[in-house]
Amino acid sequence: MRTQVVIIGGGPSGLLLGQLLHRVGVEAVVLERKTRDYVLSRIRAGVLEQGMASLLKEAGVDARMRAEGLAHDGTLIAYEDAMFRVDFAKHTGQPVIVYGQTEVTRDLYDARAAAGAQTLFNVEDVVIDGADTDAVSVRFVVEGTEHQIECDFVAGCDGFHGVSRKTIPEDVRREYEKVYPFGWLGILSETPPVNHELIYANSPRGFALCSMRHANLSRYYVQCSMADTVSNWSDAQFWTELKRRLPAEVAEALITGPSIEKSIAPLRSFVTEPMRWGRLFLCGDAAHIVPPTGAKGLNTAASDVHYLYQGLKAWYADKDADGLDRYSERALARVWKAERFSWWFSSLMHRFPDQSDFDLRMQRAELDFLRSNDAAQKAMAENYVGLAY
Ligand code: RFL
Ligand code: PHB
Repeated sequence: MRTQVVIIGGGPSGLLLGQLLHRVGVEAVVLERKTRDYVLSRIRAGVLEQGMASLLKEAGVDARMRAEGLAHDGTLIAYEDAMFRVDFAKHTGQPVIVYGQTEVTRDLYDARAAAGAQTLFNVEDVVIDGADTDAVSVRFVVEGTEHQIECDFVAGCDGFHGVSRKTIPEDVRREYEKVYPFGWLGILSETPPVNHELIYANSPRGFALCSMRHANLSRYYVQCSMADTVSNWSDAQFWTELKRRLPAEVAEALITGPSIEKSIAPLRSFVTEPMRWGRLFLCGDAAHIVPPTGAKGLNTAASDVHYLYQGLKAWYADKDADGLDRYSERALARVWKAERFSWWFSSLMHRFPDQSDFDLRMQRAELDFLRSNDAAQKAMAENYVGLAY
């Protein structure tokens, strides 16, 4: 079998790239390790930058996002029982859009099915052969049978635990990593959000976040120990802990209910360089991870997709290789800025086990500065709504 582009991974990066390529007549096969239902059961990102919204439009999959997504013109930051707002509209003229990754992924799967594009599920033992040659192919097993697809290019969109990154030889690859000494315990509940905008809270008991998916679906997180397990946290314990970390007026307004999903996510900053090796291109979580504070993971995956799509489009239209040759450099320039913002916002908002009294005063001084300084708020707003591609 032969195709133009093999996309490894049917998460948001792989599906978005596939849909954009389909619109310009480039054929791609998506290989996904899990089932569609499994991918759609993962509750992850909730906040989309304008750049990502524009890409969804370009891919022709923005109708439901436009109808159901919530435009947010600012966000709230709470500390020491006080709260202030960073106004995105005033500082950047742009909102972010609250629309779940699950819904983005569902829209992309529906569009892929409607286009008759090929997606293979339950794919195991993926091996990329000859990525540094002109004869690249991908081998894999489905239900015990081995298959091989020859192609022009491979897009490694297979997330942090995928095979694509590890295909790049160790003497070519450089990895940069910071693991944070805590996780986020998140719950989804069919309750109205406590506030119409997100609240990021720094409290002596640790970080908390109030987010949402729509008018009757809330997403809340509390910083937890990575030694914790979901079974250690009853719903009642979660709500009690969340309330303790929020300003009193917010805690009083919080409507609680049974959780419909509960999970613990680790926090990590990670970048691999380069993002291209021969005919293999890494996209999204396969190449980099950010801690979720600041909502940059999915959005940074989308900016990679933008650069790779532009490169592939120019190559197939005019045999112009410049976009592909500069893919890694262009993608990484933006990735490192998103890494910096996510690291900064995570450092500002969490309690760290080894924090000294001095460190705590630095955190408070920085929060005081952010609260009172317009330039600091503008810098935050520009990063939060997303830097230009
Ligand atoms: P994904 O979503 O991990 O998809 C990769 C896909 O590849 C498949 N796969 C393979 N397929 C074939 N063969 C193999 N060998 C394979 N190995 C893996 C996997 O099954 C999967 O389907 O990566 P992608 O597409 O790059 O997308 C990245 C985003 O999922 C991620 O960055 C965000 O979810 C991060 N994130 C957030 N990002 C935001 O922009 N805004 C947010 O508000 C936000 N909140 C979050 C988040 C991530 C979280 N967790 C759980 C890590 C909140 C949380 C709690
Ligand atoms: C979410 O709604 O899941 C969410 C929102 C903002 C973040 C992280 C996660 O920074």
